[in-house]
Amino acid sequence: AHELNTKFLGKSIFHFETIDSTNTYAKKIASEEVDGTVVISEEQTLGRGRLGRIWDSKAYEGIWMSIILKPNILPYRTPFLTIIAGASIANALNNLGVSVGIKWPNDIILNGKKLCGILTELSAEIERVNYIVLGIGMNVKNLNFPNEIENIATSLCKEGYDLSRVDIVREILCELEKNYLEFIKNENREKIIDTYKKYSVVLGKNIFVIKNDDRELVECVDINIDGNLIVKKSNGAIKEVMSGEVSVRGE
Ligand code: BT5
Repeated sequence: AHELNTKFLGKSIFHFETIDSTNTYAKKIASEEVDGTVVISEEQTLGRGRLGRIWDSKAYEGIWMSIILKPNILPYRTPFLTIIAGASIANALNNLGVSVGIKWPNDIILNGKKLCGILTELSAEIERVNYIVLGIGMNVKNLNFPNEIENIATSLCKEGYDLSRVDIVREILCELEKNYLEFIKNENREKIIDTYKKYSVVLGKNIFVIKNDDRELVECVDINIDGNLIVKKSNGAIKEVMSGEVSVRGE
C-alpha cells in the first residue's frame, strides 16, 4: 500500500492467500469499510464472471481484485463504471508497454484473446447507490488454462510480457482513481468514451449480440455517452444495446 500514490483507492487493502471470490467478500464488508477499499487474493475458488459464469482464477499469479466504491450517483449510471474501468485498465497497460484492445462491454483483449475481465456489481436503493464493487481479473503468469477457454484466454506472460503484479495494480489504481474522481464530478464522460472507443475492437465490425439463446448479427456503429453500444440491424434499423444481459462475439 505504501507504494501507491493514490488519494483514496487502495488506502485500505485486504489481502488473502485464498478466498471464494474477492467480489463476494467485498460485498460482505462494503457497508463497514471505507470508499476505495481493495480486496485482493492470490487465488479464488469460486471466481465469478457475469451472468453466473465462472472466472478461472487459481493460484497462478494473476490479479484477482475488487474495489469498493461509494459514489453519489444514480444507480442507472453503474454500467459506466465498467466503461471507466475498461478505459483505465487499457491506459494502464498501455503505459506499461502492452498494447491492448477492449471488447465491449467488459473484456480487455490482447492479441485477439481475453486477458482481463471486469465484473461490476451494485447494491442500491431507489435513487441511491449503497456501494459498487468493481471486480477485475487479469491473467498475468498463467501458461495453461482449462480446456474450455484454452483458445480464447491469454496472459501477459504467454504473450511475452514480464511485468510485476504490483506495478500493474499500482498503474491501474492510479488511472482508475483519476478517471473516477473526474466522473463523479460529472466532468469527463465524453473523454472516457473517446478513450474507450480508441481501444475498441468491435467498432465498425459485424458482431453477434447474444441474449439468452438469441443471437443477432449486427454492425457496431458507435458507443454512446452512456456507454451503450449502437448497432445497425440487417434491416437498417439503429438500435441501442445495454450491457446488462448481453454478450457480443465476433462474426
Ligand atoms: C468477466 O465475466 O469477464 C468478469 C470477470 C471478473 C473476474 C474478477 S476476478 C476478481 C473478482 N472476483 C470475482 O469473483 N470476479 C471478479 P464474463 O464477461 O461473463 O466472462 C466470463 C467468461 O470468460 C467465461 O465464461 C469464460 O469463457 C472466460 N474466462 C473464464 N476465466 C477466464 C480467464 N481466467 N481468462 C480469460 N477468460 C476467462
